[in-house]
Amino acid sequence: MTRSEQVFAEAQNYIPGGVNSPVRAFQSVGSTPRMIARADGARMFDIDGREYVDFVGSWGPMILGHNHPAVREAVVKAAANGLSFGAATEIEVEVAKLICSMVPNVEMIRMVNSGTEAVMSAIRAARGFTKRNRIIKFAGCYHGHSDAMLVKAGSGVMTSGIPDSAGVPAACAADTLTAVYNDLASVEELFSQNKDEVAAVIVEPVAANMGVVEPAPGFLSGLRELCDKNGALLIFDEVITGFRLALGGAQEYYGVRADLVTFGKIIGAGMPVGAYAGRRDVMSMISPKGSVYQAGTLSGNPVAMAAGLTQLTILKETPAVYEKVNSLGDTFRAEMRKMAAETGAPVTVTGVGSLSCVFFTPNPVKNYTDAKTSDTALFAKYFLHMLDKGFYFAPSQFEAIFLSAAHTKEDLDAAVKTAREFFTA
Ligand code: KE4
Repeated sequence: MTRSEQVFAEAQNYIPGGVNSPVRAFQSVGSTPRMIARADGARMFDIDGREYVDFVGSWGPMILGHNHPAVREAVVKAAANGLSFGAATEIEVEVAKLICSMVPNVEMIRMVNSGTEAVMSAIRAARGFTKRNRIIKFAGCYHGHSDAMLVKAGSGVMTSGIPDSAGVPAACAADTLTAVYNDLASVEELFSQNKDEVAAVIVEPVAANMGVVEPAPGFLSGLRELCDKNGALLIFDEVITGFRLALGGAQEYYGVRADLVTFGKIIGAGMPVGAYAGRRDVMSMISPKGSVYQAGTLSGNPVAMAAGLTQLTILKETPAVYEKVNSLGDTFRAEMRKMAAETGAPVTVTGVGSLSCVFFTPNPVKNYTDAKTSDTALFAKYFLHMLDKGFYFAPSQFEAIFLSAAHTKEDLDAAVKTAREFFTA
């Protein structure tokens, strides 16, 4: 037994499923997690001394690579002043000003501690501002684990959502409606069935939780038009795309304005940080200024703010990071598509910028129904082959491949070569 296996076996006694977040358990790939000891640049090292090229990057925060020296030094320096005060600090204002200067249409921002909290709060703000209750989301998009987001589409005629998790009351799900990603007609239908009741549409501008599915041309701008026509707010959930697709995230990359934007991951550089942000008139609804309550003991934590401020400042001052990570993404997708064409591998490679996905289906993937045609058993075999050869991808077909400024062309070539070995074995 490896040490990872021993520790994971013990973990089962104390932590549900042995992990503090389900995807880490490696259940969908039929294996057990490698316990990670440390990470540096594009590399992670497990407690058995195994080295991996990391293509997860903690699910998005590590756009500069793990353990960036400037980020680490900022955290150590801030920690020396104390870990948390529960009081207003100057650095929170610096981070807020910086993000408002970097992201289009963001006039005000509130820090929270996770992407889930950011989305939950943005939805409450949208409901408070519009005085409407219903929310439209998309099948296959993930927005954290708040009750209103753990919802799936009701049966055909029913438009109300039904719980997608035990413990979510039907009443909490009823106001969440589910549309089809890249299908504006499905959104239009929900708006017409719920006239003047929809507070907001929430969307991952690039879907990255069903694998990676790009918005079809006109999809995001179509959502903007439908929201304007129906008096609803448009919420871009940029927990993954924010500060990754471009400095200004998907709003900049696609040129579509959102009313509210949620952030996580990159803005904390790996520390627990989330945020929701957007129009001043909407954000002014938030307590203590307005009537929408939202709070958090560790929101704007000074050590986490030091990490985020450092990483975001580096990104703002070195736009070459985006040229690098987006070009690495283009190269990875081109090389994997070439390998698939030459080997007949039954895969479809998708992605945009530094986000990619290898779907184990030969068919195009435009939405969640398409994504679910993937052969997850074959994916699991591929995943374990890559892992055993030292390449750490997300342990699920329905996740993303995250590249960073620390990855090299040689890393990508080695990964594609190893993938080729799998498909020609
Ligand atoms: P957190 O609460 O996990 O910080 O963020 C929730 C969230 C919200 N919105 C989007 C678009 C997200 O991708 C996420 C979280 N992403 C997953 C990765 N697919 C986090 C990994 C995990 O659950 O352990």
